[in-house]
Amino acid sequence: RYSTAAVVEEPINPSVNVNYTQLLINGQFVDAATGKTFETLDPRTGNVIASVAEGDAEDVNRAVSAARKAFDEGPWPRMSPYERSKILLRFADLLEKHNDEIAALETWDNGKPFEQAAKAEVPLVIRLMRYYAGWADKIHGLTVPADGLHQVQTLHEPIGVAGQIIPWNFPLLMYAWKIGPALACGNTIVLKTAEQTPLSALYASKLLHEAGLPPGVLNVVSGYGPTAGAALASHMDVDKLAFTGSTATGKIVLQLAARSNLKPVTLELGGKSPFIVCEDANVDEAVELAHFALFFNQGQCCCAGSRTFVHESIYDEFVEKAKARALRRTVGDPFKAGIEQGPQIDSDQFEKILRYIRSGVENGATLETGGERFGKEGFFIKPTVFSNVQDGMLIAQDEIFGPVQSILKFKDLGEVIRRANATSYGLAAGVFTQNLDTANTLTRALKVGTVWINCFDVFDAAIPFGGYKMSGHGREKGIYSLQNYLQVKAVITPLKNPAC
Ligand code: TXE
Repeated sequence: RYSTAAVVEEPINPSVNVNYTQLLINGQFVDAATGKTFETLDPRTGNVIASVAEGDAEDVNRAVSAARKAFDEGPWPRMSPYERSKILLRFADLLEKHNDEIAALETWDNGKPFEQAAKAEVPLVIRLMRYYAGWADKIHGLTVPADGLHQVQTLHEPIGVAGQIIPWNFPLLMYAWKIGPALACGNTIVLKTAEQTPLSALYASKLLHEAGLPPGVLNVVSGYGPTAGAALASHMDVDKLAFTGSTATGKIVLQLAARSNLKPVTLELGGKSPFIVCEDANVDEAVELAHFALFFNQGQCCCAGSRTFVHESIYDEFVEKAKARALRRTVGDPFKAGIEQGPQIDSDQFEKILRYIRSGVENGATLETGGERFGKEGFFIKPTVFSNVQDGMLIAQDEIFGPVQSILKFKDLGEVIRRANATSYGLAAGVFTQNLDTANTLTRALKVGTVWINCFDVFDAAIPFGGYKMSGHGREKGIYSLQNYLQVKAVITPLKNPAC
C-alpha cells in the first residue's frame, strides 16, 4: 500500500561533497574560538554527515565586529546600489549553475525530497535573490509637503548590523528570505543557522563571496540556540534581529532584544492554519489540495493546513478519500525519484510527533491510517490521518509539525469562522470554494497573514508573508520586507525664499 521504494536500507549516496563546515567570519572560513564542533546528521539513517564548527558567544562577538566594521567603514553601504544589485544577480547566476549540488546538500542535511529541493526550493531562492537585486536601486525616500517654510525630505538608510536566526525546515529558503532584503538595503549581517541544518547556507555564502560580496558583509555562525543564538539576540552592537522558529523561542529572543539594546525584532513563528472545505467544493480536488497543504515538506511547515475543516454534507466522502490519498503517498529515500515524503528532521521531532499521535488516539479521535514509524531506521513516519477531531483535542490545538492530518466537521460559515479563529496563532488559512461571496466572507473574517483561496503554499518572492497574533511580528518577502531593514531619517531645511 505504501511505496515499494526500499526505505533507507541502502541509502543513496548523494553526489556532493561537504566542503564548507567552518564558521564564515569576515570572508574567511575559520574554526570556532573554542575549537569545538558538533555533528550534523543524515535524517534517513541518523548517521553523521559531517562535523561542523560550533560557534558560541565569542564567535558571535567576532562576527558582529566584522559586520560592524564592514558597515561603518566598508564599501557595501556606500557602494552604488546598482553595483550591489549586480553582485546579487551574479550570486543568483552561481546558484543556478550549482542548483543540483546545493539541492543535494539540502536533501542530505534535511531529508526533504531531492526533486522538491532541486525543482522548487533552490529555484525559489534564485528568484528571490533576483527580486531583491531589482529592489537595490529602487529604494528612496520622499519629498514631504510639510506646513511652514521648510524643505522636507526623508532618507531611507540601512539600519546597520542585522542578526538573523533561522530554522531547519527550509534551511536555504529561510536564509534567502533573511539575507535578500537585508543586503539589497545595504546592511551587513550575522546569520545563525539551525543546528540540524548548517550545510547549505555555508555553501551558498561561499558562492556569494565568489560573486563579489566584500568581506564582513555576511557572516555565518553555525551553532546552538541557547549559546550562539542567544548571544546574537542579546548583542549590544546588533541593530536589528530577524527570527524564524517556534513561538516559545520567539518570546525568548524578543526578551533578549528588549533587555539588551532594544533592537527591533521581526518574528515569523508557529501556526495552526485552518484549511476550510466548503459544501460546494469538488471533493476530489479539495482532498488533493488539503493533502498537499498538510503533508508538504513532511508536514514541517509553519503554515501547514493542520486543521482541515470539512462541511458536514461532504465529510464522510472527504475522510474516505483523504485516507486513500495518504495511503498512496510515497514515503522513502528522498533521493529517489517519485518520493513524496522523506524523514522528519531529527529524533526530537520524530518523538514529538509520535507523542501527538498517541494523544490523538487517547483523546478519542479516529485514527484512519498511519500513526507509527515507517521503516526501521531514520526518522520516517507514516502519513497519518485522524477524523472526528474535536477543537479541544491537543492535535487540534498544538503545532504538530509532522505528517498528521486532523479532519474536523462544521455546519455553517459563522461557526467555522469562529472555530478557525479560536487559536493563539494567525499565520495562514486555506479556503476551498467556488462561491465568490463565501471566499470574500472568509477572507475578511479570518485573522491570518495569508489566505490561499483554491490554492496553497504559493510563495512568490513578491508576496508578503507573516502572522497575526502569536504567529509573529512583521512581514517577510515582497516590498514589506524592505521596511524591516531601513531607518527613515527626516531632513528639514528652512526655505529662505519660499517664492522659488
Ligand atoms: O525550534 P526553535 P525547534 C516549531 C515546530 C517545532 C518546534 C521546535 O513546532 O516542532 O518549533 O523546533 C534557535 N536564543 N518550529 O526546537 O527552538 C535555534 O538554534 C536564540 C516552527 O527547532 O525555535 C534555531 O536556529 N536562538 C518554525 C531557531 O532558533 C535560539 C520552524 C529555531 O529553533 C534559542 C522551526 C535561544 N534561546 C520550528 N533557542 C517555523 N516558524 O517555521 C533556539 N534558537
